Amino acid sequence: MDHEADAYRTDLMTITRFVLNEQSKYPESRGDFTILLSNIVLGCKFVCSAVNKAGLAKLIGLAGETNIQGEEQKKLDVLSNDVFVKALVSSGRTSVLVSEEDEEATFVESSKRGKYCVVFDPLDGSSNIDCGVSIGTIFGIYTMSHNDEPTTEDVLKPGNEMVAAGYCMYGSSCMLVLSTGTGVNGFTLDPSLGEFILTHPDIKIPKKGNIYSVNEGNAQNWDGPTTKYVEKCKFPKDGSPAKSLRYVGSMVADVHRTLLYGGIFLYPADKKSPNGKLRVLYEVFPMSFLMEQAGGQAFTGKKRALELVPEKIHERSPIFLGSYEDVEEIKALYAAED
Ligand code: FDP
Repeated sequence: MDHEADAYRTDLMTITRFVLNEQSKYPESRGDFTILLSNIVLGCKFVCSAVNKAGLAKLIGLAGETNIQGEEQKKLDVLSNDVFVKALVSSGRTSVLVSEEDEEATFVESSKRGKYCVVFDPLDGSSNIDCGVSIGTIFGIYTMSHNDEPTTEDVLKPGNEMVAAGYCMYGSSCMLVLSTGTGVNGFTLDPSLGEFILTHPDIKIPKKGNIYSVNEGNAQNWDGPTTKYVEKCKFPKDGSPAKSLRYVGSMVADVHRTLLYGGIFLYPADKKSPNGKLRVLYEVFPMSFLMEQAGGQAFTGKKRALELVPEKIHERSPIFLGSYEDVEEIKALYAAED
């Protein structure tokens, strides 16, 4: 990279300009997606700013606490959810919203309805909030296929029907990674401009990686294929070097590293959680969509993750995602069990 040239770059590809360029390839497009995305971007900027000052503003801690002015404190994830729901409803481009924070789906009132359905986790990795470790927002977007009253059926669709997916990571820098189905692009927030700038065009995950990422504390409850796979990562018998273990415990951070460096992220089923922990609609699907778009794979232990058909909005699924060849190995171990 030419750092000197970079320091003086004047042709800044903002996320809005990027999406408008994409949109211009479809003459029939009326800009609805651009408007929806700019509301998602607004939510991400708000959460980024709230996360950055959480300690100062006393946003950390439990919802329901009262600050010294006697005002009720909102926990960061509750606050983030409020911001996203309001931004998405007011975009006028959504009909159904499913948030990790809300037990029921939100159906947008008819005067504000639009053609998109958004599934999202406003602040994923909540156990990392209070210690300042990277956390993120994850989202997936479907289109409505009819003009009748919206129902949960409009989002209970396989992940390969999503039209876009992405995440925003609130880490050492704030990065938004997006796919609209034609590859994956990463944008970094320039805090002085308040704009996400294209910094990682056309992200491709390495074909094979040397990192595995899993909560090994659950190992005693894993099934045979997962146990064998992790054993193979640590004690390879084919002369290849052992893989390194990295686990932040924030899906966005662990998936982001996997996307850029290669390797595999696993949240398998175990005896205590036969369906794993991660939620299909707003964790498994968006991340699987991004992985496939970057040339990787995502597998549930039974099938391609994006082919799952969820029956409930908060359904969970085991997930193995990452570099193509690493996921092939775990697929082979599950196939050998059958
Ligand atoms: P968290 O519980 O901190 O909100 O589904 C949420 C999630 O974090 C993911 O972000 C993360 O990958 C996973 O759970 C971590 O789970 P474990 O603590 O069981 O490893």
